[in-house]
Amino acid sequence: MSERLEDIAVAMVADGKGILAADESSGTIKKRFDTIQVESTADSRRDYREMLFRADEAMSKYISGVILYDETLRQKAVDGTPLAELIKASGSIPGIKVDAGAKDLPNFPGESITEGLDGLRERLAEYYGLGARFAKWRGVIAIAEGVPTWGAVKQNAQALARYAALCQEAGIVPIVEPEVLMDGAPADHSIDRCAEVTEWVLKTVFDELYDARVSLEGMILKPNMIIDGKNARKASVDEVAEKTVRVLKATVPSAVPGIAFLSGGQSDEEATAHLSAMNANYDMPWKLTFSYGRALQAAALQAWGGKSENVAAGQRAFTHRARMNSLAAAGTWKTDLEQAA
Ligand code: 5MM
Repeated sequence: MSERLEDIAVAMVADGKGILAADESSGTIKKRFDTIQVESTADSRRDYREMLFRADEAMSKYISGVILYDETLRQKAVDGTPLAELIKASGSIPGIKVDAGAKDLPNFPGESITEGLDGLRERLAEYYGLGARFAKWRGVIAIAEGVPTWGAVKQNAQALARYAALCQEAGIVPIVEPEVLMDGAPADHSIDRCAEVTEWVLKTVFDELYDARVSLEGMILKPNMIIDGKNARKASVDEVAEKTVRVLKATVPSAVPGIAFLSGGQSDEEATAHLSAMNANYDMPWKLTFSYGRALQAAALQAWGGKSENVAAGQRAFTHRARMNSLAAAGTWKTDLEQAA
């Protein structure tokens, strides 16, 4: 495969394909495993992820790249094959989460800053050697009364821009993920407040990317959709699609090859329906696809339940969601396909 940033970015949003976010940090994967009463150990995490990466149909037809956590990039499958090699063998690209998580931002109560810039140049060089060709950094923006503030938005955008510049220097495509939360506290904000905040955040992020001389052709944006807070009324699929496309058109330059959404706590089917409605009804200058964590994995995790005899069932559940989202990336998903399955 070509090693040019632009070519990697285009491959990450190839027709009918999207990204599997499997980069849960140790704390997050423990929470997920708690829901199926499975102890989170290096081996159980390896078994779970090996199950996903060996789901041949999903990986070869619907998944362009997989975001890994540091531990996973270094892990080997039971037969000794590095997990990153399994991903490559399926025709998909290994990627790596390089941020060190969101921490409290001093002087800004209720807001966070994502850490991990120190030593990033050296870590990126190592990750490149381990096979990663793209990376991910997530800035987290909450909505509450008086929040977000300009100070927090600006500092998170600056960190995303410096991360992106360092990635490109290392030959790695940055996924730039500024997530405006739908499920922070109190999560009762309206869809229009989400639109207003997301527009502000994305505009600030692209200003900072420009100032940091980041090549827009060699990056992927991973935003939230424009959606009501988790505890507010639920807008229709068409309204989410219309408002999301409007905000993206107002803020994302057409030089960016692709936008791959996070699911952010939407149900599996909501995340699929929203993506499909956008692709079915709007002309856009960039590819629009998925980079889902929970919305691709939740059903597979339940079907697996930590038992080796359930690996095939887990893979079927994952393949089904990957196929539904592949159809959504083409704008051809229909709700009756879910029922048929
Ligand atoms: C897989 O979850 C990632 C976050 O992990 P940590 O919180 O443990 O660092 C997350 O960044 C994810 O990649 C995106 O938010 C998309 O995941 P969802 O579940 O929102 O689609």
